Amino acid sequence: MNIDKSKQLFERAQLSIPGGVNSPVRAFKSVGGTPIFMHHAKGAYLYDVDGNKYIDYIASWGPMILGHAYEPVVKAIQEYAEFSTSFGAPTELEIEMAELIISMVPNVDLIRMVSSGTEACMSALRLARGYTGKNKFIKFEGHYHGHADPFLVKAGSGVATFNIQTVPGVTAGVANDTLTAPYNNFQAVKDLVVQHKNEIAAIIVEPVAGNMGCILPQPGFLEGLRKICDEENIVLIFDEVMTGFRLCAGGSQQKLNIKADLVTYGKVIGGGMPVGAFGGKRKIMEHIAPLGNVYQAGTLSGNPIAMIAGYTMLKTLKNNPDIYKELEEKTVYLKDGLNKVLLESGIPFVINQFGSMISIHFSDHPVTDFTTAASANNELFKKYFHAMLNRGIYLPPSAFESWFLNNALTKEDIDFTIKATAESLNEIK
Ligand code: HOZ
Repeated sequence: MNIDKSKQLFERAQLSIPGGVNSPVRAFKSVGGTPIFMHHAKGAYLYDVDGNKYIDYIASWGPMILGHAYEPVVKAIQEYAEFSTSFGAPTELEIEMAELIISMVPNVDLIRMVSSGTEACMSALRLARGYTGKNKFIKFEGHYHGHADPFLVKAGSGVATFNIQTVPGVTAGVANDTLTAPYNNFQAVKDLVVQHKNEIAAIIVEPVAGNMGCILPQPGFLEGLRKICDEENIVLIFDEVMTGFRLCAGGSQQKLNIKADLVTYGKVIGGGMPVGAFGGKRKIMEHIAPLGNVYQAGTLSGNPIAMIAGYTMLKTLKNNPDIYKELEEKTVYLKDGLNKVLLESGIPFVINQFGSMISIHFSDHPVTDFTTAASANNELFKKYFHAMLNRGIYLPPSAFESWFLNNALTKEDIDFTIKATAESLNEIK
């Protein structure tokens, strides 16, 4: 595969952009090689600057549920761009968007738009602190809630990919208020709550973890969090940046039948545009300015282009619930095919899958938390990644990320992916 133009662009990019990329995982640093520079994408396929075509299993890290350049979304963006790309003043569209989300998601009475998942999570945490009058919070090892200071402790995604133990610039004062527990270990949460009685404002969790590969909640774990939050006046925040509108219209809350107090969203509600949001129970959300004194603001919040793109995609999802069934069927078909060829290869593996999220860890033991994810054979993952890339399959360039399916994928694409895996495993073992 010729990637000469990508190589040239990467050299050039490093002269003006730190590491040549605007988000670290994209640099391919942990898998090695040259990041592929994209030119355009349509449906399930990415096309790079050298003219190579790839089947996409990232979906822009989640939001491209319907595939790239989905025609109604593109048309809506074009139409609204004529009206202005930003007002910094309210629009009717923001109300339509809020009403749409509230109609789709349980337990959201009020919702505030922001511009990214990072903003959504840091605002939700500030709100939980302002609401409870407490400072500390619990997050889980290997979970990633964006790059705001308090979350960069034992974080997943790029922080895990680059094995960054302590992030310079995050002060000890901030880090001391972040308490961490292993995902799926409810006893560890209980212990922290006892040790820090009346100090914990929030527990934030990726209900289905996607930033250390895909890892499912063990039965009873989320239920335990719900119970302890109720008992101890702790705000339970579901980070649905990856799972929201992807697992089903109502996200993890609906799929797993657990109530969160606050939920956060990112790119998934933007149809590919930069958007985020946080919402939840009225009694908590009323503490946000201008109703309350928990300040939070942004000129780009509710940006009209982002709103119409997201609104168009979410409306399509609402009106076509079968999409979720199709997506899950495709993902299970992929899982079964991968399972078969991996078994034949004799290489130890674990496939975790939930809805349209899936990942492979090359491990001989179940992967249920960060420790088990990190002890998988990530050297083999690197080889697998490149063998797949050479065959035109674009996987996340890190074992610490979930794959995301989009509904434009065909059975032929998935068959091709399974065949490419069989060939790749043969090549690398
Ligand atoms: N941290 C993101 C995935 N969990 C990757 C962001 C990007 O490179 O776009």
